[in-house]
Amino acid sequence: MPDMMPAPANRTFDALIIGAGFSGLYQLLCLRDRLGLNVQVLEAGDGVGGTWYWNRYPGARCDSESHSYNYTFSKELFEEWEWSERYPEQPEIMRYLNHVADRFDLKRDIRFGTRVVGACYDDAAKSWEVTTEAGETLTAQFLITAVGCLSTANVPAIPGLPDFAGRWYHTGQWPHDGVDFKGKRVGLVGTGSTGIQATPVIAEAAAHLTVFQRTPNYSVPAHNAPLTPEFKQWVKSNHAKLRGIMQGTPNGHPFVIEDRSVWDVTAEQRQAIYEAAWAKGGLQFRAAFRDLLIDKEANDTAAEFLKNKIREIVKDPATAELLADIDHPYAAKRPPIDSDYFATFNRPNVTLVDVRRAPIERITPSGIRTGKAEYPLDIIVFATGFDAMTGPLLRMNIKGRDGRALAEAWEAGPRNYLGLQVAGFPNLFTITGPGSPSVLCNMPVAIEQHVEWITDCIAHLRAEGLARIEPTEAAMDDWVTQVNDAARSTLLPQAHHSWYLGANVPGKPRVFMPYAGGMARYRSICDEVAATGYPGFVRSA
Ligand code: NA7
Repeated sequence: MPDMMPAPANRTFDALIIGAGFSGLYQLLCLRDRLGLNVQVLEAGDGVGGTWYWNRYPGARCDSESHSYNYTFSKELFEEWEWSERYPEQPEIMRYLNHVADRFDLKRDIRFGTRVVGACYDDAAKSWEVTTEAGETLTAQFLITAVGCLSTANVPAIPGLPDFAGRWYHTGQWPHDGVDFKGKRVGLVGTGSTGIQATPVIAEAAAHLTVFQRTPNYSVPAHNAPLTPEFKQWVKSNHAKLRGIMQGTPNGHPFVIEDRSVWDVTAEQRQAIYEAAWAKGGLQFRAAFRDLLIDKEANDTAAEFLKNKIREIVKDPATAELLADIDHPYAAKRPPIDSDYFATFNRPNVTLVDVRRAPIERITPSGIRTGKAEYPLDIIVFATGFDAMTGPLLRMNIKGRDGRALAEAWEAGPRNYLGLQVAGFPNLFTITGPGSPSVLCNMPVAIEQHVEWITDCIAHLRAEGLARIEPTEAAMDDWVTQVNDAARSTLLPQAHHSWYLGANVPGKPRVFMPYAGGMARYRSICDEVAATGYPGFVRSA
């Protein structure tokens, strides 16, 4: 009977957004509430949160300071939310994003549990056809990816993993009900930001923890602590000031990089400056001098200071040397911050294993075998990172005009204009895509800029009666050159094993992916493009 049939679900939208993390939520708000578009968000998880929905590993916490790890577009939202600690822990970030989603009534336009497995541009219809894992097809004029940069887990293809008799987990796909380490022999592979956060927490809970280290890493203490009522009040009273600082600095954080060179001060003064920066803790350490990321010898002074700290903290000299045997400039890889990471190696139940000199050969039913020994384990934790930046986009099987796959267009590495759009893929926008500052910036700052630029662009098209926008090949070529030049003017490409370069994923093209010219400069380039009639883009009716 017709009146008993469910109403047909709407399948045609002005815009589809993929992902309900920081980016997707704000993009939905902008397109729906500011432009009045008919929008739907497709989200694979069963809740909002994006990266933070999946990364529930022990110790998961943001390295950006909490008062900067939020949206700033709404003064009211900014003032009403209170973070509890200097760095927000994963559950608190989830509470924040749920608060935002509820406050702006966003969830009614999000389809949870909906994974996108294909997106194809229909040139005749001038629309995107998006396919979900359940086999549903949805169409929209605009397709916006809000899939994050670190959402495709990289589980290394180590032989024997399927035969492991214990349990194994990747930190980026952590079980929602947690993992019980009590009485277990745990192996942790990976010493990036994640492994460095998880190590002390797992060591507390497990019978024994073996950390398998391939590339030693610097780390600066986070000095996490509860926020005082005075600080919370100061934050609330300084929305405009903080927003101004974050939008004006190269990396989107709420601190300013000191305008002094390492060589402007004496060795004693430098030591005192590094000591003060160490005592303050966090990512601010990088801001002690303006030339740490552009002058290798300047960087060496910070590197030596940090290596000496490791030697001071870690009591066993051989373990200290293994941890301090770092082969890249400080902060050329993403610099971790920690809570007692190095001190954890003084615990009797923690062992460090060097898998650079004696690599992991195989996972056996009972543990991990390296070139030197076998380590019996009950649980293996892979803190082995992500197929970063391009991975989340390429796995969605996006096809542009004439069925050309994004994977083919990016075979030799990502090519786009402003990190936002790709020629041959009209009306596809990639929030914090490769070629934009993204991971080199405090993410909410990068996200707000991208979302607002995309919103203005779509508003402009509609005001002008235009239906389509895509960049020219020439504009992409020029932008790729600018991205490469920006990277080359820093020490960042010198960390040859960094995920910024795609080096952590076998077979991935080695291309420096994020734009290293700084967020403030990037913002002014994007603003200029919009203000001067979108040069480098083709707009059509
Ligand atoms: P990262 O920074 O990519 O770190 C992954 C770690 O895992 C790193 O130490 C890798 O060593 C190690 N790794 C990867 N594969 C292997 C194999 N096969 N064997 C041994 N060790 C391996 O990921 P994170 O999750 O820590 O951090 C990602 C970002 O999240 C972080 O930068 C912040 O922005 C937030 P390698 O260095 O490749 O030798």
